Amino acid sequence: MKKQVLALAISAILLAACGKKEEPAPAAAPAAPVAAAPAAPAAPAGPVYDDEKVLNIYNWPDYVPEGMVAAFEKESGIKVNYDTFETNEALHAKLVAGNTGYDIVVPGTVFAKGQIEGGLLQPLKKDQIPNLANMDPAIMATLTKADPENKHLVPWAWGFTTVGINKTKVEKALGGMAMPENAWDLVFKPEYTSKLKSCGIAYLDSPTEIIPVALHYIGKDAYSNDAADYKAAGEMLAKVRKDVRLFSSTMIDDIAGGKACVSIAWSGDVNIAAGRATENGSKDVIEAMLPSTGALIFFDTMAVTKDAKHPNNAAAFIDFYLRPENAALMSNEMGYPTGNKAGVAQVKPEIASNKTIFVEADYFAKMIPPSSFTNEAREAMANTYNAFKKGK
Ligand code: N2P
Repeated sequence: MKKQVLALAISAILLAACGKKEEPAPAAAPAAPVAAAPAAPAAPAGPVYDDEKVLNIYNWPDYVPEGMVAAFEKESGIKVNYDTFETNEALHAKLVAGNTGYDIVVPGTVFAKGQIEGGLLQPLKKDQIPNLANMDPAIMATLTKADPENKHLVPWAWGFTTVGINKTKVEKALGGMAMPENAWDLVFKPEYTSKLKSCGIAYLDSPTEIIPVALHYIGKDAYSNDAADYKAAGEMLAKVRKDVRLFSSTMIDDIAGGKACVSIAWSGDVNIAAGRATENGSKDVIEAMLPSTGALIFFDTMAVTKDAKHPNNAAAFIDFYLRPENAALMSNEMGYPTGNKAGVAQVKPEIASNKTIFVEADYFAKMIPPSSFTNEAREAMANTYNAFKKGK
C-alpha cells in the first residue's frame, strides 16, 4: 500500500514539475501497445533473435547483479559483450559520434530526452517485450517527460545523487562539532570541509552530477539556464576546492576502504560500499544521507541505439531483465529501487524497508525532480565544473 502511495506521489510530483506541456500522451493509434496496457497483444510465442547471436550492452559500472548476464547467455545462446561507462557525458559523446557498436545503452533521462529528439535512439520493439506490463505505470508516466509516448525508454533503476558518509570517521574528524542539519553542508560548507579533508572528501567526476546539486544548495534551479547562477555556483565551489581529495565515478571501494569519509555519490553505491565495508570486517557505519533540502533524483533507462546491429537480441534482453525476479535481484544486490512493480513484491524486506533505497513519499516530495538540460546548460555546467576542478 505504501508503495502505491509512493508511486502516486512520484507521478504527481514529477508530472507537476513538467509544467503545462505534460498532457497525457494522446492514445491515437499507437503502433504498439503502451507499457501499462494490461491486455496481452499478439506477442510472439518466444523470443525473437537476430541471426548473429551477439548483444553489445553499455551500462554504468556496479549496476548488474552477479550472474545475470551469464544467465541470459545460457538461456538464449547469445554472447553478451558488456562494457561500462562512468558518466552520462561519456555515453552521450559516444552516441553523438555514432557507430557505437552498442545495442543497448542506459542513459539517464536528463540526457535521454535530447538523445531521442536527436534520433540517436530507436523505438523499442514493444511487441517483443511483453514484460513491459510489469512496469509501474506511475514510473512510466514520469518518463513521458523525456520520452513522450514511452516509446524508447524503460527504467533499469532509479536513485539519487546525495551525500554519503562514513559516520564513524566523520564524527571523529569533526571533533566536537555537531553534524549539520543539512548534509550538503558537509561537502559544500568550508566550516565542515576544512575539517573533513583530513579523512577524505570525494566528488563524483561529472559536471551534470555536481553542478545541479551545487546550484540547488545555493537556492538556484538545479537545471538553471541563467549564466549568473553558474557563476554563483562556481564561486561557492571554489571555496571548498582545496578540501576535495578525489574526483571519481567509481568510488565504492574508496568509501568502503576508508579513503573517502564523505562523498557526493549515488545512493546505491553508498549502500554497496556499506555492505562491502561490513564484509571486510569494518565496524564503521556508512550511510547514504537524506539531506534536509533533498537529493538529485535520476532515472537510468534502457534504450536501443539507432544503428543497433542486434535489435531483436536487445529486445530479448530487455524482456529478460524485466522479469520480476531479475528486477528484484537488481534492487537486492545493487541497492537501487526498481521501477518494476511486479519486481518490488520480490524485493527482500530489509531492502524494501531501507529508506535510502525505497524512499518514503514525504521525503520523495522534497527531492530535486529530473528535468533535462538544454545544450547551453550542459555547456555552462561543463565550464563551471572544469574551472572548479582545475582550481581556477
Ligand atoms: C552505478 C550506478 C549509476 C547510477 N553503480 C548513476 N546514474
